[in-house]
Amino acid sequence: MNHHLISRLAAVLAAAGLCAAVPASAADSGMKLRMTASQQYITESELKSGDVLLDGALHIDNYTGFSNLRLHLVSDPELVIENLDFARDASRKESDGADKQSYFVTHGETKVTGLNDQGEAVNVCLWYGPGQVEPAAGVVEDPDSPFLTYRLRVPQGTAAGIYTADVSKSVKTNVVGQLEYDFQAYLGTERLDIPCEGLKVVVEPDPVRGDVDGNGKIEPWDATAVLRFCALTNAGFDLSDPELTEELEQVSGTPYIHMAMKAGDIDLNGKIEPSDATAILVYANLQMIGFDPDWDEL
Ligand SMILES: [Ca+2]
Ligand SMILES: [Ca+2]
Repeated sequence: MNHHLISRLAAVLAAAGLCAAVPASAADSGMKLRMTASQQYITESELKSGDVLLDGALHIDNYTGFSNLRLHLVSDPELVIENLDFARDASRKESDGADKQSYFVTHGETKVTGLNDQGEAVNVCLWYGPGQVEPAAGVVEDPDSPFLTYRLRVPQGTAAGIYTADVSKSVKTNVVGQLEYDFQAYLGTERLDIPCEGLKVVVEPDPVRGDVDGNGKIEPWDATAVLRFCALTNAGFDLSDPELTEELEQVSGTPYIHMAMKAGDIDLNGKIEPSDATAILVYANLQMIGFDPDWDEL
């Protein structure tokens, strides 16, 4: 997030009475691996009729060189990683006729293993740079291409929740007492510790009108959350901007930010406005004094 956006955001949140610190953007200049999915939020109701399939990719940011890499993708059991492969360019061919790997100009031995001999998902990638005797560092052909691609399957019926996938950094001791690293990267003989950013897929519950934070109760706090959304909108922020995710989680009091915004739109006009907050306050107050209010009659 850029600094201008951060300072504007800090001012708006402070004015809205939300004094949580806005994190400064980390000035990451080093090489990093980053997993992405074509969508981060899906709804529980989308999963009622079938599995949801997302396109995934592993990117290398700020590549500074490695000559070999071994990695292992892992996920919570609710997410299934399938079809692991190198990102490929169908317009160019390897010497064996396969579509060419698109990130590096060339390479030595490479292999991806999606399933093991028993048909279990392992999702391991081995990559060696070019060279006859010692692998040399890979040279980038297409910096905009991911390094690996995969598909993420979210099975039908998966409950609301936050599910993660990541590059494993596990270390195990094998039967002869040696350490085995899930992640290994080298530049020549130098061992590299490359940071890896996993991904999260959020399965959101269906919204309940007026219950913005999804705690099962309609309370004045839910109206406050609506007013905070309004403050951001009035200041010119686009609530669908993924850069605002953390702030929207704080504003709404839930990681299910799209559910929160739908629950806060009381008159169902597609907008979150102060009148929606007023309706929630009236509803909460009527409930408090023993009435059973009806949203459509407020
Ligand atoms: Ca609530
Ligand atoms: Ca509305």
